[in-house]
Amino acid sequence: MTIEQIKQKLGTDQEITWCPGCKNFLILESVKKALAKLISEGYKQEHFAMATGIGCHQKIYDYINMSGIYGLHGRVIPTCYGIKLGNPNLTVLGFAGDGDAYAEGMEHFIHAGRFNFDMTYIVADNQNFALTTGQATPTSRQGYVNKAEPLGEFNKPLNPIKLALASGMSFIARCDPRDINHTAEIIEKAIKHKGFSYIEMMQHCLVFNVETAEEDREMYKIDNKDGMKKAIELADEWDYNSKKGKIPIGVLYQESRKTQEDEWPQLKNLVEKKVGWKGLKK
Ligand SMILES: Cc1ncc(C[n+]2csc(CCOP(=O)(O)OP(=O)(O)O)c2C)c(N)n1
Repeated sequence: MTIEQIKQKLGTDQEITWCPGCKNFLILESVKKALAKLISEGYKQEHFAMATGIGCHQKIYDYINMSGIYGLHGRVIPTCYGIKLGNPNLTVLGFAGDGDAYAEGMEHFIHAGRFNFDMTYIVADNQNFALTTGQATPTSRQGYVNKAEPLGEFNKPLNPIKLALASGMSFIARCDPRDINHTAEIIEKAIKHKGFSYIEMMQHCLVFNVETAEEDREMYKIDNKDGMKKAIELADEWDYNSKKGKIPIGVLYQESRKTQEDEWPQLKNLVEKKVGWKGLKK
C-alpha cells in the first residue's frame, strides 16, 4: 500500500465540524501523514492508541481511525498513562488544547516531564478556550479582549516551552501547522523518541484570536542539537506576549533518558515480552 492509501485508511467518515479555514484541519493532515509514514515503515495501525480532552481540537478523536478514549477536559495525560499501564506496548498519542493542557491539566503537564512515560503529547495552542467561545487561557496575550474580560486579560502569558524544559521533558518541539510537511516530520520524530515527547502547535484561532495571524512570517526552523543551554535561549527568544521577533520552530530540545517503562519492573517485563492485554504481539 502507498503512504497515500494508508493515509486514506486513517480517516473516518465523520463530518468535520471545525470552522472553515481552522488550522485543526492542517494538524489533522500532518498527524495522518506522520502516522501513514510510520505504518509504511512497520508500525501497526492497531498498536496506536489516543486520548483527547474536550474542546475544538479534541474532536480530532472522531476524524482518525484509531482506538482510544475521548476523555475529560484537562485529563489527557493521565488517560494516556492509564492506556500505557494497561498495555505499555501501545504507541500512545495525547491531543489537547491550550486550555486543556495549561489550565485544567497543568499539574499533569509538569509531572509528565519527571515521569517520562513513552508517549507523545500534542497541544494545539490557539491561545483561548475556543469551544466555549474565546475565554482567555494561560497562553493568551496581555490585553486579549474576550467576552469574559471586556477590559482585556491582565495577566502575562505562560511560556509553555520554558515550563516544559524546567519540568524535565525529554523532547520539546514547536510547530507551525501551515507547514504540513515540517509538522509531519516533527510528529514522526516525536513518536520515535523514547520518552515523553511534547509538541506545541501554534494554532492561531481564526475566530477569537485574529491578531496573531501574521506570526508565521517570523518563524524559522531549527533542530537543536546543542542541549539545554541553547534550548533555554530558544525558549526565551519568543513567548506569547512578544509582538515581534523571530519564532523558532522545530525540535527545541531532545535528550535520551530512561523512561517510566524502563524504571518500572512490571512494565519493563511487559515491554520485553512484547505482550499487552490479550497477548497482543507487537
Ligand atoms: C472540567 C471542565 N471544565 C470546563 C469544561 C468546559 N469546557 C469544555 S471545552 C472547553 C474549552 C476547551 O479549550 P481548549 O482546551 O483550549 O481547546 P479548544 O476548544 O480551544 O481547542 C471548556 C472550558 C469542561 N468540559 N470540563
